[in-house]
Amino acid sequence: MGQAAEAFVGIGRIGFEGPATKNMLAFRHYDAEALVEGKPMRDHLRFAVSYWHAFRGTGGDPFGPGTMIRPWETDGDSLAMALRRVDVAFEFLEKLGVGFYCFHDRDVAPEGASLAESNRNLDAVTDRLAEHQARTGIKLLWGTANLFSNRRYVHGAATSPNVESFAFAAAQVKKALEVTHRLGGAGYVFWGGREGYQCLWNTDMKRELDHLAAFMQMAIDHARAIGFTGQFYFEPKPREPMKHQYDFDVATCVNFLRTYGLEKHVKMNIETNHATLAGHEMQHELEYAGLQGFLGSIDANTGDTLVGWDTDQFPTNIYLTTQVMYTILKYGGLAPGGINFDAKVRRESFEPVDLFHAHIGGMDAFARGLKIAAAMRADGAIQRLLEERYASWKSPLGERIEAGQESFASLEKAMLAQGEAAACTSGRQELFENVINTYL
Ligand code: XUL
Ligand code: CO
Repeated sequence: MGQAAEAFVGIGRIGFEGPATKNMLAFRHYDAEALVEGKPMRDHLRFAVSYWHAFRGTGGDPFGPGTMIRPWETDGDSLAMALRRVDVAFEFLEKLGVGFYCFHDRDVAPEGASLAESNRNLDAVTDRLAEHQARTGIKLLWGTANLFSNRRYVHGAATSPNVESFAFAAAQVKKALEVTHRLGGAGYVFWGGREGYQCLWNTDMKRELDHLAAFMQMAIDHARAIGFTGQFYFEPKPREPMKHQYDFDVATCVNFLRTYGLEKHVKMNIETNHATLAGHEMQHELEYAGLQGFLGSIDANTGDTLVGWDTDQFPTNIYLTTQVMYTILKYGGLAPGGINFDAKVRRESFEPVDLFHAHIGGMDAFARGLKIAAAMRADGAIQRLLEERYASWKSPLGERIEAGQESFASLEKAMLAQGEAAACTSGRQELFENVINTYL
């Protein structure tokens, strides 16, 4: 691994300078070593950069081609370029000071003319990734396979009506798992890609769901066979590219996993913009996964309230990051998961330095959300208000119901004797919201 030419010229290691700094290439809130609830910020947040957006994103959209200026991109989709790109990626990761990255197999290495050639390309790039990981200590948060771009996956991969699409996808995931394992990846993600449908008339849904479960079981079996003990994740998304995706939201995914007996092996990787597309707030999805024991990892981004698709914008809203970090702290943290910026700079933000502004902003927004959430927890005002709201359940009647000691008959008897239920108290939503604003 020779000394590569610097790609991000004039940009050094991004440091913590505190809220008062005027330097926009510095952190105001993310201080990796600073302790929050007794743990360094770096270990709470476990930030990762998405290889696909940061290093393969072109800025292309349905109305025009890519706009990104990336001076190092001189060699298209060649293997030589893929290898040099790894050097650029690690320069970026090191300068930014993140501990992790995530990739799809086809982000890092070009697809060849045959599966064998694709695997050889991936092996060559994996060697380079491993060298840089060893040199820098930067780790792979999770790996995954791109089972949606190639034409063979036009009808889906694990849920394709074409059995050989399924078989090819299996071979691809086998290899992606082996590469993830080789790189010491902490996890492996299944995102549905084209696993869903456009038209129910031409779709055998039961069969497709059975196939998806069988596919995941084969992945789990192969992981065991090669000694990969990382966490598997299922990433919910309701639509796009398909009209209806089988991994619609957390509740749908949990039900799928339990139906097929996969729940011991797979947790959720929850993405903000996917939650909002499903008609949920991110906090709802996190809460539901947390209470079910499925909170795994998050894909940090945001949508746009005025745009109804997956815009994958960088998160900058402190209210959102506070909600996210409050719920994550409540459920004991994310590790071995982390916060992966599945986010892309806007088509109009085409200079390399914009990659830094985007990630710095996202990291600072999450660091600030973490500090605010920890302050809320230390103070306990929200928790006290919540307990007050449910105080009636601390009565002998409430305790007996929660202990399973009452029945419809016994409750009818009590209410007949009383004639009417005690009056409800105010929900105080505005008070709760005002209290939260006192921390922001
Ligand atoms: C697509 C998406 C994917 C997954 C990984 O919307 O979020 O990038 O995170 O395949
Ligand atoms: Co994602």
